[in-house]
Amino acid sequence: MLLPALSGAFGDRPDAIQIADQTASREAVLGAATATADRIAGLDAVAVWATASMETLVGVVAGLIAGVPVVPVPPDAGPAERDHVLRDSGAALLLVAPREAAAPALHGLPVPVAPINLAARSSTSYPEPPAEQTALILYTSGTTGAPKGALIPHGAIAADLDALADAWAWTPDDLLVHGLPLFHVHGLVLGALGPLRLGSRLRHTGRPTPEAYAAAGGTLYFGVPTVWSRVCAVPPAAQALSSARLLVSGSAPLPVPVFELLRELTGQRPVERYGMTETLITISTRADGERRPGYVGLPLAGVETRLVGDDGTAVPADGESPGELQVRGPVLFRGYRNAAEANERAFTPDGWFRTGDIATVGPDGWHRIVGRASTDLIKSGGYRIGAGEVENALLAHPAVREAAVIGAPHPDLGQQVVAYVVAESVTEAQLIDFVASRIAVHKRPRRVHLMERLPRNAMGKVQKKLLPSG
Ligand code: MLC
Ligand code: AMP
Repeated sequence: MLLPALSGAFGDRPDAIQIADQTASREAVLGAATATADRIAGLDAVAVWATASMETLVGVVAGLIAGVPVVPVPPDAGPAERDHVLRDSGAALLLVAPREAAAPALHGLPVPVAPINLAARSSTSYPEPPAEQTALILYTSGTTGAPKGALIPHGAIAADLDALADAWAWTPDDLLVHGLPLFHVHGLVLGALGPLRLGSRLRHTGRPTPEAYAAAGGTLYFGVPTVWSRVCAVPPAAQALSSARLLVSGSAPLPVPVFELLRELTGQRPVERYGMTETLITISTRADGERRPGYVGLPLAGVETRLVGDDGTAVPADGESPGELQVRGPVLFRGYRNAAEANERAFTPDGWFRTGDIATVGPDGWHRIVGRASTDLIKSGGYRIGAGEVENALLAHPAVREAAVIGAPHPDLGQQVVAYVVAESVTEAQLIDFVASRIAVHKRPRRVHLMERLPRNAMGKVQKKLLPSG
């Protein structure tokens, strides 16, 4: 069973699940989700408008119960990205919270909208979907083109959460606190399905603010590095986390100074873990082990890793030689939807997934992520953003003739999206708003430089290294 906590395996309480200002028992979540499952059973896929709400959790669980693949749609996605996700996924219906149903963002959709009723109850009994069946279709950016739908099977979610329970000693006694978006692996798979599999309570803070984290009184906290950096900027909030059992960082590299500040302010060395949409979490430091700043630790139980050089040969585990990190194990996705070529490239002939991340591994097996093979995948605030996707959004503006996008180092976001544009009669602010209104708001450039021309090589390809920094 994927979510045994919902069936009472770890007891229940009226406030077992809190999301923003909504509270529910596990039994209530199960009853409402089963009633929703009754409405969607048999569909090819169901989309969920993934706001930080109890309805999102109920919609996702409904799909898992009914064996219908769930497509979380980022609620800040503009029409271009939203329509792509809805069409490409084959979703037959979009589930939304009733208070969202009339929102302008939901007008003119390619699929019908259905409100989720939290008060509905059903006790229909559904067979457990097979482990290899797709549970989630998570849309994620590549270096070029529109986001691709990663097919995440039921079995991968179960295997990953169990391995994390082992690594982090995550038990029903925990109160998990975070405020991460419910449409990516971090906030959704770990942060929402985790408590329903492992039996801990959940307090989702709506937004991941330092003050909300401090007030929540949790034992286990999740955050992306930007969140931890912001927590450290409010020392009383950080100090309030001293009594927590475990602070976990992931989705982007945790800067060593933030690790050190967290340690000073909370007395805790954070656990850092590494993962991807396509692989879920694969490497982590442990609750019962050492935690070294700058290192993501050891492969989780059941996960194998290897480093491969540019020439395809094995890179030695000497702690210094960098190679592409490849992973294998029961936590992997089944491929991208509608993307035969991308699937071909994603896996080696012997079945290892190419992460595109560059790592070193020490003789002690400790992994360190040192960079990415492609500079066209940007991580900003923990969000993965493809440079090509933002360039295409800019090029859709009638005034834009050429566009190049990079991720520039940024103290708060890790990287920030910066665009270089050749355009007439348009301002920086107009272009930022244009991108924010087409694709997800969090993918908008934070800065746009208007240029007379872009630096290109003899082949006409933009030389991103020659763009002025910042
Ligand atoms: C700003 N806003 C605009 C706008 N500019 N809206 C329209 N047009 C514009 N031009 C609005 C936004 O909609 C938002 O509104 C508000 O301003 C602030 O937005 P922001 O500036 O983008 O927020 P920011 O402070 O940068 O957010 C930081 C953050 C966020 C850390 C909270 O980046 C975040 O939640 N990151 C988590 C990403 C994550 O979970 N990644 C996991 C991927 S899985 P409003 O209404 O929203 O306030 C993965 C695998 C693994 O990586 O290993 O885990
Ligand atoms: P996403 O598809 O949003 O799941 O992003 C996955 C990417 O996030 C990985 O390929 C890494 O580049 C990055 N990432 C996740 N966790 C870490 C970490 N702890 N350290 C460095 N990079 C990370």
